Amino acid sequence: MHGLIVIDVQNDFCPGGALAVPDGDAIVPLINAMMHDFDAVILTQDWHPVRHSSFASAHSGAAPFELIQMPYGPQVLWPDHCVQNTRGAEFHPDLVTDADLIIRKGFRAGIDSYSGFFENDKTTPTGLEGYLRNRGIDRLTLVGLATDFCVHYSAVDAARLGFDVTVQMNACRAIDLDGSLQAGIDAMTSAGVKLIS
Ligand code: VGL
Ligand code: ZN
Repeated sequence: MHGLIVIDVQNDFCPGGALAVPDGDAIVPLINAMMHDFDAVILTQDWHPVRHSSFASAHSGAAPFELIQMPYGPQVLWPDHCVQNTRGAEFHPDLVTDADLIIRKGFRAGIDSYSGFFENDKTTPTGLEGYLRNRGIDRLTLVGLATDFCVHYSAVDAARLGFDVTVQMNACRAIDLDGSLQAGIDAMTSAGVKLIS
C-alpha cells in the first residue's frame, strides 16, 4: 500500500505568508493531481501555540533565522508562523483537503516538530508511524513544504523506520537557509530516500 504524505502546504509557507517559501504555492495543482494515484493521502499541518519556543519573538534579543541550543538540541528560530486557528495555519485554499488523515505537529510550546513522525527531540512520536502500519502502508511518497526542513526530516525518519520512501522534488519547494537544501538532499540520500522529479 502506497501513501502520499503532503507536508505543510499552509498559507504561512506560501507567498504572502509569515514564513513564505519562494514559489511555495506553485506545487498545489501538482499535488492535487497526484492524490488520485495513492491508496491513502495524509496531510501534515504545522500547528503552533502563540509564543511557541521555535519563534524568535519568544526569546528576548533573538532574531529570526538564528540558531539556538534548546534542551533537545539545536533549533532555528523562525518568524511567528502557523499559529493555531489563524489564517496562516490553514491549508492553501486551493489544496484538496479531503485526505484520509490530517496530522498536526509542533503543538507543544517547548518543542518544535519538523518531522511528521517525531518531534525535534527525535524520540517523541506523533503517532503517524502507528497509523500507517495499521493501514498496511509500507511505501510513502512525500511532497510539500519545505524541502529542506519538514519534508527532509519526515523523509529521513520514515526511511529509518523502514518505509520505502520517495520524495518527489518537483512537488516540493525549499527555504534554503545557509546551505540547508544541499544538506537536506545529502541527508535524505544517505538515509536511502529516493529523490525523483
Ligand atoms: C517548517 C520551519 C518551521 C516546514 C515548519 O514546514 O518546513 N519549517 N516550521
Ligand atoms: Zn513551524
